[in-house]
Amino acid sequence: MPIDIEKLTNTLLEGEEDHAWELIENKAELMENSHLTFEVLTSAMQLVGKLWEENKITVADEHLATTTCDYVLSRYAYTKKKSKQSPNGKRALFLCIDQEQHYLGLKMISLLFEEYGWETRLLGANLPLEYAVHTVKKWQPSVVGISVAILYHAEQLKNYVSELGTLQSQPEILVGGRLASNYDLTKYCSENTVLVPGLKEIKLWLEEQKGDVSNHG
Ligand code: B12
Repeated sequence: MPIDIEKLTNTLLEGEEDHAWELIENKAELMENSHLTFEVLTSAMQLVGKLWEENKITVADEHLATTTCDYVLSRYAYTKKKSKQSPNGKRALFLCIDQEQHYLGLKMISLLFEEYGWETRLLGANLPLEYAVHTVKKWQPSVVGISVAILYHAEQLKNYVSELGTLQSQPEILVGGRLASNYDLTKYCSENTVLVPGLKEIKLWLEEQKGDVSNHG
């Protein structure tokens, strides 16, 4: 039986961490497939957004749902640690652009990369461009994943993509987040940017990288 999204959403809104976790843990299919787990948690958070729009919940409820969801993600990652693929020697850095607070999706993507054997660094919400540049120069990731959810942040995205694109190490830039799922962000990106609408696409991309021997090392 598929998971009841409404029930899951309620546990997040009530801050019932253990109960929310049990709903996931009791579904073998979810414990075996991270992208399915991330999909159901995404749907639950989208429902939180709908309830907020309809004035049925408060901003405090929304914050509690976020911290509870974050807990479930961390516990999921911890539980699945042993089933990670062996290290592939590649690094990926994840960040949200300046003023962007929506980091849950970014965390999911970072965990997915880890599962595929990547070494990751999750810089989370609201990272000013100068620090993004500094960290990329220092840590030399081959991929930088950027998340953007709010429409008025799109102009900022342009600066991140162009500045990171001039770096000598030439990291591949992946752009995702709610905006990338709902709008065509091509005009804010460069030719080399990969726009990723959602989980299915990033899973496909990760699978493709596994087969691409030229990218190893
Ligand atoms: C929780 C939440 C918050 C939390 C954020 C908590 C956090 N730390 O993440 C808080 C309360 C802080 C918040 C604040 C605000 N929010 Co808010 N928020 C939400 C809500 C309910 C859920 C977001 C979420 O976690 N979704 C689940 C995640 C997993 O989905 P996702 O981000 O899309 O990620 C998926 C993919 O996009 C992809 N992905 C994500 N990142 C990346 C990166 C890469 C590299 C790749 C490959 C893929 C990828 O992976 C995920 C897998 O499914 C949404 C509703 C919604 N429909 O999304 C509103 C929503 C996004 N918020 C909105 C708004 C307006 C705001 C505020 C302006 C509200 C305010 N008045 O204060 C502020 C702005 C804060 C800011 N400056 O960023 C609007 C945006 C509308 C718009 N036109 O842009 C929404 C849509 C609500 C609404 N219905 O109006 N919010």
